[in-house]
Amino acid sequence: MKQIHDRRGFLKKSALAALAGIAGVEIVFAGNMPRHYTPLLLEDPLAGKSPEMIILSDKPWNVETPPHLLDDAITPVEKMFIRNNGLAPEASINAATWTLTINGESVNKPKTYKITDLKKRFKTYTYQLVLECGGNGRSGFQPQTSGNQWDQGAISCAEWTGVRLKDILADVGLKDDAVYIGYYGKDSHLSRDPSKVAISRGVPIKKALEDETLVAWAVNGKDIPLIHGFPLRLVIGGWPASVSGKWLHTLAVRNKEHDGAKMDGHSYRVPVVHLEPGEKLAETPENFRIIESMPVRSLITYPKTGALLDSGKKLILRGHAWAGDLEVKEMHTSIDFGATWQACKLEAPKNRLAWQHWSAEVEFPTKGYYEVWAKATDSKGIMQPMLIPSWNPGGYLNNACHRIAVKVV
Ligand SMILES: Nc1nc2c(c(=O)[nH]1)N[C@H]1C(S)=C(S)[C@@H](COP(=O)(O)O)O[C@H]1N2
Ligand SMILES: [Mo]
Repeated sequence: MKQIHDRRGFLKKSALAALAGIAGVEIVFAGNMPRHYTPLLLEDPLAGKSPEMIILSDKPWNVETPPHLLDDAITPVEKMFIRNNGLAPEASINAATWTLTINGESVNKPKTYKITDLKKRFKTYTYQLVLECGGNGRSGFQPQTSGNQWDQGAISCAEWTGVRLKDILADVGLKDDAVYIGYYGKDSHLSRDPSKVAISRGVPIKKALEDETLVAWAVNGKDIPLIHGFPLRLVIGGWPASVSGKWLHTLAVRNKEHDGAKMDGHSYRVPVVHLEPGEKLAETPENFRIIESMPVRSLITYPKTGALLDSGKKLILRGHAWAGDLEVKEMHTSIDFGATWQACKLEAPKNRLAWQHWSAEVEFPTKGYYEVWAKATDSKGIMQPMLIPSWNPGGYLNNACHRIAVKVV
């Protein structure tokens, strides 16, 4: 909030107007508010979250989930990571008057729907979908890149309910030249400058028209919590979660690659050539490609790293694995630093683009310190790397094997 206060800590006039918008009405004595004071009305985004969540930053809110908290088959809301690029719309949102407008060069005529219209006019679907931040695992890269230093927990797989985007787009009517979609959400830029957009991303029309691409109003059977996009969000599984726009009010159907905020530079892009760690590359569209399907990855969600095991007992291991648009074909664990690998039991996903549960029982030869490494293989035979993959300036796509420490005593 620093930039909206003057040197004595009082709110600047321009910021006052923005804050008034947030509360829905004018904050009468806003000028008296102490520096960094947050009005009570502004909802606490951590309310209802597990106390074990790890806060990376609070302006904007970026909160990750430690792997052992992700043990549930379906991620409960209190264990869903939070990734905001700007400031959530903190005002009391009225879902009854919320609208979604579909516009852009490639619609025949823009059309606006209320949430009740969406519910009435289109069939409702529920899918369990992996939302993983493109920067999940970023803290593993050396040299450190800019961006949130996520460990392994910028991932969730909850059940989302809404209507298929393809049904809405069919109702609107698209022109033949439609190639991309771009979302717009009601959050504000960190500067609170209303002319700036925090993030506005999208996907090629082919991904937008998949059955599992939802415009959702519920998660795990309840309203979406404010911090996760209430009352309406786009949910697109398997791709960087940055394409799943929260607080969705407008969706543009574009006749070119969407050019919204964070579609350019190295945002959610990786270099097309190999870079040495720390090496610079001009941020031109030719040098960087947009991240699409996320790479294969897995987590050990039970036990927690540091587990103690009585000698002679078998260790039960559990976790999940996922592979972007693909399925996970095999899952293996190793207790000898990758020298040998044992196959795990691997379940089918609940639906396309959901994660898959795996489990294993392992025996340890003697007392002592061990590490359990877990490695998933996708349906094309591509495995997770054991070491950190190619360094890139945005610190994206580190899908190196998850490992936990176990002491047999
Ligand atoms: N409007 C809007 N949508 C957004 C974002 C945002 O900042 N604003 N962050 C994106 C990013 S980068 C991620 S990883 C996911 C995080 O979703 P979650 O906070 O519900 O876990 O939301 C995406 N959708
Ligand atoms: Mo993200």
